[in-house]
Amino acid sequence: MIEHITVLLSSSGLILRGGFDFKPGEDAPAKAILLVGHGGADYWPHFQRWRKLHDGVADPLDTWSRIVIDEVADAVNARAVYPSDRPYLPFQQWAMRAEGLRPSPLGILMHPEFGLWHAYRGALLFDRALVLGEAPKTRHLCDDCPDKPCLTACPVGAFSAGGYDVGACRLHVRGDGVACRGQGCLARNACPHDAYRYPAEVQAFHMDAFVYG
Ligand code: B12
Ligand code: SF4
Ligand code: SF4
Repeated sequence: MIEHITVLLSSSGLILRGGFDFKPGEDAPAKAILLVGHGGADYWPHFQRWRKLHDGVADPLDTWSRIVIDEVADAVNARAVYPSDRPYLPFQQWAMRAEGLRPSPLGILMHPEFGLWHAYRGALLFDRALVLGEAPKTRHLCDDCPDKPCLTACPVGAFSAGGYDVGACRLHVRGDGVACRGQGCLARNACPHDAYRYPAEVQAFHMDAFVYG
């Protein structure tokens, strides 16, 4: 089944991002879960092709993700849920369990291959166990990064020991923050693990959705 899902997703540039069986007795939405997302921006050309044919659709990336992932869910007798579903589902906690990841100082999970350049577009919930085995043990790259340039790159100091100041960030991006608007978050871009960095156009799209969405 994993190979079948991988093939179904491949025509959209999305990939499986691990999964796990929930523990018996755990307060869980299903018996098992598989996460769907991307490392780097391979989904972008597929999404753009769809978008050109569906001009003016609200929340285009969410809408496209729902179309792609709902179809996969139907094919494998699963139920799809999404990061934007309300109330918010704990996608990052699931991802930590599925892929053995830990958060960077920015709140974004650090991936051993993709760095900060990855995200989740949905999850497939199963009412049967999948027996997937343990999440891989991975090195947390932030542990080997003494200077932590991500924490000093934001022009308005939005990231601090106190957490992420969303208000200060939004104010800057809507106002003087031409670089953040055009090329993406300077703090995220300061991380040296950048082999999968999203192109500026992709970062600008997400930034726009974040500040005006
Ligand atoms: C609300 C939200 C936000 C709010 C955060 C408000 C706040 N301070 O809490 C805002 C709008 C600010 C935000 C911004 C961003 N977000 Co956001 N966000 C979410 C969302 C929809 C819900 C989070 C939540 O409350 N979950 C419910 C709790 C119960 O689940 P949880 O797993 O325990 O949640 C953890 C996170 O909330 C995390 N957290 C807390 N504060 C922050 C702040 C940031 C910046 C991040 C990334 C995480 C984070 O800690 C929680 C405990 O583990 C999630 C999707 C989801 N359903 O989880 C995406 C999500 C966390 N966001 C994500 C991302 C990438 C971003 C951005 C970096 C990029 C973007 N969207 O353009 C921006 C940051 C802006 C920037 N400077 O670039 C990704 C993270 C992926 C990853 N690789 O880890 C997620 C998972 C969405 C996705 N599709 O993959 N986000
Ligand atoms: S700059 Fe260093 S601490 Fe910050 S996210 Fe990248 S590896 Fe982690
Ligand atoms: S988007 Fe710009 S203002 Fe917001 S946290 Fe990143 S660097 Fe700071």
